[in-house]
Amino acid sequence: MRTQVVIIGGGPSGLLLGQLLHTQGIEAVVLERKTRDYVLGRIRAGILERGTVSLMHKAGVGARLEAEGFVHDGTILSYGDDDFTINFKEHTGTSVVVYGQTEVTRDLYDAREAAGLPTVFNAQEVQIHGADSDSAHVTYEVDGQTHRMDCDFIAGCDGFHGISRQTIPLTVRKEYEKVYPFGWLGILSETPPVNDELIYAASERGFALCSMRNKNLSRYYIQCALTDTVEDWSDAAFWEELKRRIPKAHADKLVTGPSIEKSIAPLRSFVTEPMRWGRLFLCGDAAHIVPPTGAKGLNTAASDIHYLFEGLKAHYLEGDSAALDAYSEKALARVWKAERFSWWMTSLLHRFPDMSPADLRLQQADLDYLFASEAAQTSLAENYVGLPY
Ligand code: RFL
Ligand code: PHB
Repeated sequence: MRTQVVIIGGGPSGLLLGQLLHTQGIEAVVLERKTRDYVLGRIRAGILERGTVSLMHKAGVGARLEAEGFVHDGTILSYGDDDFTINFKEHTGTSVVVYGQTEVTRDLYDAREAAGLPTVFNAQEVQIHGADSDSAHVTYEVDGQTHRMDCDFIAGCDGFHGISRQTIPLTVRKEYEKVYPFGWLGILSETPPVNDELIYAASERGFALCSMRNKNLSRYYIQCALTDTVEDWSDAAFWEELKRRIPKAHADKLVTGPSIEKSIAPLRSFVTEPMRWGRLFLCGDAAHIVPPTGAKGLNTAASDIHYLFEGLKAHYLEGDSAALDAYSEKALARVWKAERFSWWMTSLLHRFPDMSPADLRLQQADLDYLFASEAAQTSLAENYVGLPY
């Protein structure tokens, strides 16, 4: 079999690329290791930058997002009982949209199926061959049978644990990594959100985040030790700890209930360079990971897809490969800025186990500066709503 672009991974990156290519009549096949339900069951990001929203519209899947997403013009940052609103709209003229990754993925799968576009689920043993040659192809197994797909290009959208990045030889690939000494314990509960806007809470007991999916679905996180397991945290213990980390005025209003999902995510900053090797292009988590504090994971995946889509479009429709050749450089320039912002937000709001009294004072001064300076708030706001593509 032959197609123009093989997309490895049917997460948000791969699906968004597939849909955008379809609008231009460019053929693509998505190879996904798991089932559709498994992919849709993963609770992850919740905040979409304006650019991500625009891409969803461009891909023809913006209708439900427009109707059901919640536009947020700002966010609250707190320290102990003090809280402060950063107004995105006032500082940047734009906002973000609260719409879960699960919904993004569902809309993309629905559109893909409605258009009859090919997706291979349960694709095992996916391997990339000849990415640095003119005979690129991908092999994979379904039900024990090996298949081969020849193609012009391969989009490696298979997440952090995928095979695409590993295909690039170590002589070419350079990886940058920073692992943080804590994780985030997250729960989803069918309770009304404690506040209309998100609350990013720093406290002496560690970080907490109050987020949401809709009017009766809340997403909360607390910083936890890397050695903690989900079993260590009963729902009651989680709520108790959350209340101690957010301002009292909010804690008093918090509606608690049973968790319907509970998981722990370690925090890391990771970038691989380059993001292109021959006919293989890495996108999203396959190429980079950010700590979730700045809500940038899904949004950097989307900006990669923007650059790759524009490159493929110019190549196929105009015979011009300049944008494709610039992919790695352009994507990385934006990725590193999102890495910087996520690292800074993480450093600003978390308790690190080895913090000295001087570190604590510096962190406090960073927060005081932010709360007092319009310039600092504008800087946070412009990064949070998303830097231009
Ligand atoms: P994904 O979503 O990981 O999708 C990759 C897809 O590729 C498939 N796959 C393969 N398919 C074929 N062959 C193989 N060998 C394959 N290996 C893997 C996988 O099954 C999967 O379907 O990457 P993508 O599309 O680049 O999307 C990126 C986003 O998912 C990611 O950036 C965010 O979800 C990151 N992230 C969060 N971001 C936020 O902004 N806010 C959050 O709260 C947040 N929470 C999270 C997260 C990521 C997590 N991970 C990766 C463990 C919580 C977790 C737990
Ligand atoms: C979420 O709603 O899951 C969420 C929101 C903001 C973040 C991280 C996660 O920074």
